[in-house]
Amino acid sequence: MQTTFVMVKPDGVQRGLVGEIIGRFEQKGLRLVGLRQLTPSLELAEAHYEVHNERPFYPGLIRFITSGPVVAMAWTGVDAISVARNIIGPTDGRKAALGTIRGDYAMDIGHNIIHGSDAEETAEFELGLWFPDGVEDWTRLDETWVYE
Ligand code: D4T
Repeated sequence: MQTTFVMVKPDGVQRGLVGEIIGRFEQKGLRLVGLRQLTPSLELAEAHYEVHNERPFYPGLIRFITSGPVVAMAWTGVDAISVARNIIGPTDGRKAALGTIRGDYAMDIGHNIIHGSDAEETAEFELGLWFPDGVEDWTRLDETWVYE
């Protein structure tokens, strides 16, 4: 089992996509173990996107992510990191396949609705950053039917 960090960005919240997005992860069989809405502080946004701090799009990215509420989530499942990335689709919404969240709802690279951790180390780092008190430990009753 892995746990991954997923965040509905300010554009996804403003466009009323939170319920739809949670539904997609839930229906796939992932288990919701963390959920909070907040407007990220500058410190939090800078820590989250530290890896990009030399990139030309970084200042705009920080402005965007601190511009309003986001919905931070933690999802658990077998290979949850890659499963979540597949549900989300590639960065550029115009190139993302229909059926993925970005493919269905995004037209841009910056305003691309949602974030998902890209590796085990980043998931661990991001979960610690956004859920400093840890996540919920529980078992979904239907997991005996989701997995063989
Ligand atoms: P995130 O991290 O938001 O899930 O996106 P990706 O993992 O798909 O993409 P990324 O790390 O390459 O980019 C992080 C974040 O920066 C925005 N961005 C990216 C941007 O505004 N302009 C750009 O040219 C790129 C490459 C979008 C996502």
